[in-house]
Amino acid sequence: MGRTTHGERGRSLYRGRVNLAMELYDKKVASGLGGSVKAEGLGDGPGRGKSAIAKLRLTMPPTTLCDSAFALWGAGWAIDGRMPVRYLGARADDSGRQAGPFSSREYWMKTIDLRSDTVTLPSPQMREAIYHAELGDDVFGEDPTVNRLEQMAAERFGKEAALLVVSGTMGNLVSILTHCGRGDEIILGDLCHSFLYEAGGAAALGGIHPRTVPNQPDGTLRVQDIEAAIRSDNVHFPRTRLICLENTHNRCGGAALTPEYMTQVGSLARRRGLALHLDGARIFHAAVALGASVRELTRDADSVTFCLSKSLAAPVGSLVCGPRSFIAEARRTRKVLGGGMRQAGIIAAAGVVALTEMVDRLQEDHDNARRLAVGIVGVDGLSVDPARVQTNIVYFDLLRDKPHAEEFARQAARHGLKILSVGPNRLRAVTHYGITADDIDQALSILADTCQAM
Ligand code: TLP
Repeated sequence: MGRTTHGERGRSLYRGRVNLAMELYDKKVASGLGGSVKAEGLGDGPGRGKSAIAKLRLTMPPTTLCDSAFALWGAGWAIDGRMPVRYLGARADDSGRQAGPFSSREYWMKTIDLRSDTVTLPSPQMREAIYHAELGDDVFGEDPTVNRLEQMAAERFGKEAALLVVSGTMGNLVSILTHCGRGDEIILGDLCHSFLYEAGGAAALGGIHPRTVPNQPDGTLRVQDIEAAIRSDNVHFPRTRLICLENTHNRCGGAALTPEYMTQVGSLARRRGLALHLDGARIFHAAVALGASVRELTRDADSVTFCLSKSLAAPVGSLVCGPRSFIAEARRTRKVLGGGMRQAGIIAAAGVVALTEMVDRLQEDHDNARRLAVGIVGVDGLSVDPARVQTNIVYFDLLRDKPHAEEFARQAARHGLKILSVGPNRLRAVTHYGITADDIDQALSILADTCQAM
């Protein structure tokens, strides 16, 4: 019997009552320990399409649970999420007949991972596409799958050309290094990803000077702030070359910047002879939230990076889109950074599936994020503003005097929910492919229990 990974749920062939005797036995054990057992019926099992499991959940006061941990373990129980769970299973042989129970060690444990939408695993269609990908040497421009993906991306974004890079970080860096020379200055938000989380790459590798202006809570930079930060021609000053925006804005709660705002900043950039780069790691989320096309959202940007590996669920890859001459130069910059890849069609194949099949499902992630935020409002000890949740990112706060977020995240993880601590009392949860409304409900009850326990 093989082990399974998340997202690889097999279809059960065997549908029937499993191990009634064992279930009754477990009920007896539980009541002997002062608790009760609820059977949750059959679910998909870990046996690659040939198995079924019944799930028993045990409810007991936490103290009793702790005292009874050994007894439970001895009786074959495991902890799934926050609940003691015992999976009673049956394997089916090829004819679908029951072939015997699972051993008690073959249980399947699910952790709800909301740390980021980067944790998604590729869809079955992606794995299939990777397997069948036509390949060539992309540094010679001969990988047909990469060429196809780059062409698709350029068309979708209404730009002349596109370039596949390994990550969003590399996409932003390649773009900034291609727009700017040493000693040039870029204007960017003080909460943007390129400034906070890209290891100062533009400064470290390109000698490029960052000039931050305050990000507003809606992810924008005030146009007058940008204008005031543009340098005049003076021998003392660095030369302003580039304005960078981010859509959706990660640290501003996944806020979506509108096409109208993009046009305002684009006009300013053109008027002052500057370029505009957009970090559109989650641009498709913005498009879905606003009911706009990615073309509309990026037409004012000279270059845009977007990621295949966030909620679009591809395992690796981002694209930079822009004018043909810019992308030709960006290709050279990518090579300088060691980012020229050979049979990169392996990556691009999943990217093609991401673009064709994964965009339309993003509304589900937004709905789940909203469900989470609305649920958090009802959790004692937590605070959130659901009105600020426009896409798939939820920031919320612990109502504590002393810093607690790291410990809270640790405790929640022990109960089966992974979230990120991003400040003394601030946490982040991100919804994505593979997370269901039921998972959100389970996450909410783990959050409530963790609050109560701390
Ligand atoms: N963001 C990651 C972490 O680095 C914080 C996350 O979990 O959200 N731009 C934006 C707006 C991003 O959020 C990220 C990733 C990137 C760029 C970088 O993408 P990668 O991780 O592919 O280099």
